[in-house]
Amino acid sequence: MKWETLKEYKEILFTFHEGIAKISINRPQVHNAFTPLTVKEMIDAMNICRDTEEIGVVILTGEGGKAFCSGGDQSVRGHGGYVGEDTVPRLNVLDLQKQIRSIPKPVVAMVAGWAIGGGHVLHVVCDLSIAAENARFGQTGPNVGSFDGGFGASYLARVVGQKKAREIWFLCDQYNAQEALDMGLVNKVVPLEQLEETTVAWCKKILEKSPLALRMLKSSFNAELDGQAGIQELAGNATLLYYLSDEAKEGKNAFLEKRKPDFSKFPKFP
Ligand code: 1HA
Repeated sequence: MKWETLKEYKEILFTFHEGIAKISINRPQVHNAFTPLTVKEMIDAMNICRDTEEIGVVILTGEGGKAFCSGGDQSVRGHGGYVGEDTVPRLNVLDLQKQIRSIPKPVVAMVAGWAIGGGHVLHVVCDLSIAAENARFGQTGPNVGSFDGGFGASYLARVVGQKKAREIWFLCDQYNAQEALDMGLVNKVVPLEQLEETTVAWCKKILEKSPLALRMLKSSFNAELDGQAGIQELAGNATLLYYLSDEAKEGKNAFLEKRKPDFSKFPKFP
């Protein structure tokens, strides 16, 4: 597969192939643990994915075949967060999680090797997860002095159920790909050498579908769980659709033409 570089970064790779963008953490020496800079770069790439019309689906992954992501880089964990060059302690992965959920395009986690800690939460918040047979999943927070009580707990519980989610966090065990499939944590398991071609095949299938229908569905799934923020997303899409209508355009045109709007010609559906 030929991936074309979209933008150069220090800690991630950002590439494109036939409607699919791939954001890949490029720190295999630490199992793709993230620093504030890694996350900042992922947020920037994700913004580009949102704004670029040619991109219909986003793949999130890690380089090297041994890890998707091992969570926050513990060597830069400081007093109150993870510390980058600007010396400010940050938990900016929480912003990235929200962005993965709110980008109006499907995001697919392509997981080889470790998806652990904050790295596990990243795959959990993706719309779909495809795992290689060597994938290993788990949370480590209570072992290393951390926890993610946001999507990492509540959304995980929606995905695998309350009992299983509590087991995952309270015991900090690691689960293989088949166990993850059995508990509904991933959508499919394939041999490592077929991981990318399978993920791309799923993405291509998605790309054949109506982008507006996918957008509405994603925000509908979110709305049920995300409270007012979820309703805002779904309602924003309703506004987008309304703006496309002649009825809404009549309101804007009347204002600009300094006349009374005439909405009488528009149907009042039962
Ligand atoms: O919980 C949060 C947050 C919650 C709320 C808000 C924001 C949050 C942000 C982040 C997080 C977290 O991510 S907390 C959880 C952090 N991650 C972990 O606790 C996982 C740490 N890693 C491991 O447990 C293991 O490395 C492993 C089970 C994934 C793999 O074990 P393995 O195969 O034995 O490899 P290992 O030798 O441990 O790792 C290879 C190299 O990668 C080691 O470096 P080396 O000795 O070769 O110099 C290892 O230190 C490094 N490494 C792995 N994971 C991390 C790491 N270095 C820094 N940070 C890591 N997370």
